[in-house]
Amino acid sequence: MKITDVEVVVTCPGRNFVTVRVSTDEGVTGVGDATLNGRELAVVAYLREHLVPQLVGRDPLRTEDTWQYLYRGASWRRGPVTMTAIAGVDTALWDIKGKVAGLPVYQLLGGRSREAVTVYGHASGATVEEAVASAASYVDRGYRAVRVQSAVPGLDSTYGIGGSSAADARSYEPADAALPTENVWDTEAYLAHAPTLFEAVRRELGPAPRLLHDVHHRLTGNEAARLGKELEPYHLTWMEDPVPAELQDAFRLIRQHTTTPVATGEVFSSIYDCELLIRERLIDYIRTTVVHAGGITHLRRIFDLAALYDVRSGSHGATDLSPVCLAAALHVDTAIPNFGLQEYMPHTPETDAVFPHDYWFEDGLLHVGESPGLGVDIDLDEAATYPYRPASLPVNRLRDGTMFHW
Ligand code: CS2
Ligand code: MG
Repeated sequence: MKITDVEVVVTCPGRNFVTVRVSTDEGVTGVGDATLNGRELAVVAYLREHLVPQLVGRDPLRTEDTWQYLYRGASWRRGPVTMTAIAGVDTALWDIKGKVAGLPVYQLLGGRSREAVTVYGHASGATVEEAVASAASYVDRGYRAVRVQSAVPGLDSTYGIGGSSAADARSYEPADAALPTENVWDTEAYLAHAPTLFEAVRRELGPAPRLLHDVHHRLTGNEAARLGKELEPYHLTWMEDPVPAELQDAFRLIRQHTTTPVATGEVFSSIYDCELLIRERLIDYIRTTVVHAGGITHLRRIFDLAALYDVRSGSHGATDLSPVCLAAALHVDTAIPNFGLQEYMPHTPETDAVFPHDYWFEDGLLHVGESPGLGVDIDLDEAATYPYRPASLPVNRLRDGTMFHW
């Protein structure tokens, strides 16, 4: 069996997505997500200029050798662009492998370890009251876990704050502007506010729902230790990205001061980014993904390492990861022994029309389909109706204008 063509498809049904589509001489095709939010065209160039020429003619079933060839064959390794490009190819090859075997990919990863995948939804509000009502609406819809974010009094904009309706909830998604919009951040205002949010949510929802919060890389180790301690009475499932992920020693400081569980890793692109955090049990959940951590081949290595240290998966799943990534994630989530949670932000109907799939959501759970391969595809005609649109993630400045983490 040979690879005959590798297409890199860019489409923008409300937001940009990059999809790798591999064709073979036996008529079997496979797809992989290669979307890197705000840096999509960098991945497209890496694929089209550097990887595609190396793929045509290769055996698509040689997923391991192809992964090693694309990784070890590059002197300049790792990083989000490289590993997202490799991920798109790897995922497409796993799709082909499943189709050739006549099996859903989870069967090739060890079979079912669970009947369905527990997800968490995104509750948010411009006020604490709105955020509480939003969280309650997710619980009413059957979600067992809810991430809760609210605006910070005195700040015009804060990460993760959408409207109160499900449709609006995506409105906090990166502004669709070629140049970044500028937000203002105030750490002290945030630290004073966050505990009041969870005091109100717990008072309303009681002890049962699993609550999560995304700090979004904005604190120092000491500030994160303080926040973790102040959130302990509310028993969060996780405090996410408490510090910028590159400050790995800060996780030791957090661990010394608080039992609030920690999750990180959505920006990690390889096992080397998280090996220390896992080995020293500095985190409770690792959030690496199929699309940004080198595909299924590499992600399963990360989760296997994590399993040795009782660290569970908690893969990122915002709407800037396409349905192709989500479908692949569900196959991995269904099979691994140390699954924790899967982030789930429903895509828009326009996006779902571009990426038909067989997974489905019901009662707080996502169910992987039984189709051979990944159970997802790209409708090329539909995709062609949505041309690329330049878009950037926002940037953050402190009140005095100092550039800060977004
Ligand atoms: C966030 C993401 O969902 C999350 O946990 O951190 O929305 C993140 O901001 C975007 O995916 C960045 O592209
Ligand atoms: Mg996050």
